[in-house]
Amino acid sequence: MERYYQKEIETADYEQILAWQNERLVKQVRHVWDNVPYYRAKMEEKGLTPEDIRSVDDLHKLPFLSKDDLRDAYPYGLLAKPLKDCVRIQSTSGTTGRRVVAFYTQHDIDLWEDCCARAIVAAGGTEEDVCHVCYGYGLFTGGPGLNGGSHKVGCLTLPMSSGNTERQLQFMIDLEATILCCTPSYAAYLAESIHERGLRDQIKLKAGIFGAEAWSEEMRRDIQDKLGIKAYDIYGLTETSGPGVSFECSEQTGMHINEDHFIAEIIDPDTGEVLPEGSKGELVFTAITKEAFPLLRYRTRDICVLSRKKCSCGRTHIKMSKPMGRSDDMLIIKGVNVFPSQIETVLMERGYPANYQIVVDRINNSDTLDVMVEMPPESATNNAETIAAMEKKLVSSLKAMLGIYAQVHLVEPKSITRSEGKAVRVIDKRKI
Ligand code: DLL
Repeated sequence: MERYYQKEIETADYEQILAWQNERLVKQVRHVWDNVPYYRAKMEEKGLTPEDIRSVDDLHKLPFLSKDDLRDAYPYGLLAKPLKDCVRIQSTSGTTGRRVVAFYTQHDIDLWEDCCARAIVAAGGTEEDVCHVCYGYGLFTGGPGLNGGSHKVGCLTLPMSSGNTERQLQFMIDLEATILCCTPSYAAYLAESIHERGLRDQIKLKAGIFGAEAWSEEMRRDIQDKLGIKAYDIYGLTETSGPGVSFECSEQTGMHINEDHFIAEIIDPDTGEVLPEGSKGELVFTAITKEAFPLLRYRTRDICVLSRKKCSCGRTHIKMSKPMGRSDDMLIIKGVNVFPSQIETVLMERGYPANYQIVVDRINNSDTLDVMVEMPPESATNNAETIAAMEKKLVSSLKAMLGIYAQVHLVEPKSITRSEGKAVRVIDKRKI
């Protein structure tokens, strides 16, 4: 029998969902107008006052908010509560300007953890379970979000964070973990390590909750087969609290968006026009219950499709497909958000020319990042040892900037093909 964390909410009929959304949207617009001068100015620019927004039908009138707004308003410009009422920040990796810093009141954290708890229960979690969380803890939202959700469900929570595979496997076996939460690539890596060490019989996992990056149905099958589990997708972004904006149920055909907290729209990324249900376009969220950082019509840049088709799990909230790509140039490598401009900044700062190429691949279910960069002409005659030392320096600068390892290849001057049009800076070979 299907179990829910908050049954009445998760299975509410559409009229009820709409009633919540209408009421909360009106309240949220008023809250933002009263407390966020930045947003008020944006509304005024469009000739809007809170009275113009009476229901979800009026949502389209509101201006969009984008990552650029977050940059302009960094760090406190979008804050809607006094700092004394905020208890936490979470953040993405990245340089200033690209980095997102989100604020939470205790109430925000509570609702966020409810969303994650819904995802855990949808994956079969109960208080009998041992939930092994190896998303990163710290500024990244993955660890704290699933950790909080796991507490709410009453699971025994293993706050493992990422890395140290031997220790992960030891705890997984000794404490008989039943639910695994991590990025799909790390799940695939753990599955492979378990397979190689012949530990499959000692693993008690039954479910996995994997997200933060794109993963294919093939990858799902592979992880499910290797670990003998059911693998569930989970989606979210730092701007909207973190994981748990949407999550998969037993049907595994898309993720239910927690519509009592988020209103979802699909827009044409070029024109901003709102598209009808079933169209492919950019996902836009309005957070209607967040107090400290309540973004209205936030452009996620994720491309997907929404569907309100009846779901066999009994949940009524609208479903989104797996994200099919992005409408900007952000790459997600090993779950970390990477902008090509960050790599370019490092190269320029270190005196390299702007002739480089970034190659991303997925080998044995793990993302790889290679950066080919032309040597400055004066270095072309350097011996192999000096070149290796130069590469090593670049690797550590890139690691400091991106937070992940990039293999650097210094190549001969003028050896990277010049383009006649736009330079092809990024080659993404992953088939997702
Ligand atoms: O990745 C939050 C998260 C943590 C989600 C743990 C799920 C699990 P950010 O680092 O801000 O937040 O990255 C957000 O990651 O706009 C998507 O492009 C991508 N993304 C997140 N979940 C999925 C997913 C976290 N299930 C960005 N499938 C988003 C594909 C995903 N892409």
